[in-house]
Amino acid sequence: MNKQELALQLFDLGVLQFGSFTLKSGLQSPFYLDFRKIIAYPHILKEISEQLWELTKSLPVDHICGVPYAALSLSSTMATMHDKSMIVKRKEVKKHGTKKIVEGVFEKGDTCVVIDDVISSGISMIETLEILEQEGLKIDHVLAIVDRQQGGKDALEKHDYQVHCVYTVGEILDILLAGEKITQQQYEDTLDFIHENHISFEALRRRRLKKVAFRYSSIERQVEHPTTKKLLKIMSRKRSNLCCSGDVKTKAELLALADKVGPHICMLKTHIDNIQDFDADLPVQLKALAQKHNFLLFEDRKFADIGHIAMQQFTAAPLSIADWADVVTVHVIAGSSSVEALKATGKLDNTALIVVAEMSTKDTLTSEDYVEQAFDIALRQRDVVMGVVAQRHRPKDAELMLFSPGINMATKGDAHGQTYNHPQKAFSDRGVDVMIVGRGIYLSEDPATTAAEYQKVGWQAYLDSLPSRQ
Ligand code: S5P
Repeated sequence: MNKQELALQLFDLGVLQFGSFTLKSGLQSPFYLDFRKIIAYPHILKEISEQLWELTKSLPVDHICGVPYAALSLSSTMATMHDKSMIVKRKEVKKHGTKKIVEGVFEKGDTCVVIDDVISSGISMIETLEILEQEGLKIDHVLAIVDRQQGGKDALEKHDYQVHCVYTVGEILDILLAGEKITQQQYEDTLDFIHENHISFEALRRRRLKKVAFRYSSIERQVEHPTTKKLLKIMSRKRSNLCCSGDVKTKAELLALADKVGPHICMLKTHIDNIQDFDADLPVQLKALAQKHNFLLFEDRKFADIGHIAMQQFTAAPLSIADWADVVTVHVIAGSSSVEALKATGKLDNTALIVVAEMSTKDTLTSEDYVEQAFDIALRQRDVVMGVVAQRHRPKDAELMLFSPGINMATKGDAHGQTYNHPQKAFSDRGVDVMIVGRGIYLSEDPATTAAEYQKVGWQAYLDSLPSRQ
């Protein structure tokens, strides 16, 4: 079957449709391409896969990857017919088992060609490519059945990908007109639509960022503590959901780390009682760095004693946490009186609390019931509580911020019970607002670059998680 015959058959099967359709971008289109249908027609699936293979076969690639769902059948047909390795980028991250984002067998540095059915704005393709590249795959070529000629190809080429398509919409229209499948009017209307509706990739990204702002402002309307508002502003301005946990041992190490990761984080978390050479100058210097790079100081003291003692621990010298920390954690194992006691110090005007509702360790004792009650205390004390630390989804309707430690892109746990998730999973499955990363950053060879990577992956995962969260 040649390209012309194939296009005519695609029309007859309703894969190419004319009418009025709303696209993912919100645009009203006079035509729609529904390639998900082709799985019902094996001979057509084979024909299209062969056309795509013709574009692929001379490319030096190790793997074929189809973008779910429409292109999965195409990539598997091509891989099977031509004995090629296939990989899949998951649409949703698995909740159990391997928790992988990309399935298949590959090495870092392997080359891959990525296939989608249609290229419109290019945004979903570029986001897929970014994720595959973060997994170590090298991608130079991108394939699609149809280029809608609405800007996606240009956007991809600007990002240095070579784009190969079986058809442009213009070519399809020519074939359908010659085959008397569409009228001259439909032909012209569709061409006009294409020319008038270039989808700007940048504009689409801007629109999605506005959604982020909306999400934050919906929390913001309900928050009472000024530090929460400050954090939300920092996050959207810096496009960072990253809190770096600076669990190092000395003052010099902590200050050096803060200066390196500062541009990429919204919060620096400390365990200040672990700093061997702590002196009163450390908070002063940390504050200066927080101002320089615009992040909050988050002291993870995890008060857990009776209120009377927690009050002393919060205010007592030499650490004087209440005088410099923007945020401090508290367990509610002793009940809501812990929060009330901290409030009674009169020091929570500028310092907000985060309730540790659930721990990330594999044998944590924070049971279902405990977590629920801790969420409840946090909610009731919203005037001073910014949010909760937990490993599960935010409580329904509770506009508390959700902080999640136990995040690492390179490993699944440590030798002492810590368990890790990938940022993508935390954001997409649980609606996390801020991810807390310690060793994943400060033990890396280049903490600044690693923090930048976590920032990028985390923010993208957050953007991706938006539709299901609004
Ligand atoms: O459940 C928890 C709560 C917290 S605050 N699990 C945690 O790991 N944390 C903190 O997050 C912990 O105290 C440490 O400072 C950080 C995780 O560090 P990492 O090196 O394992 O990323």
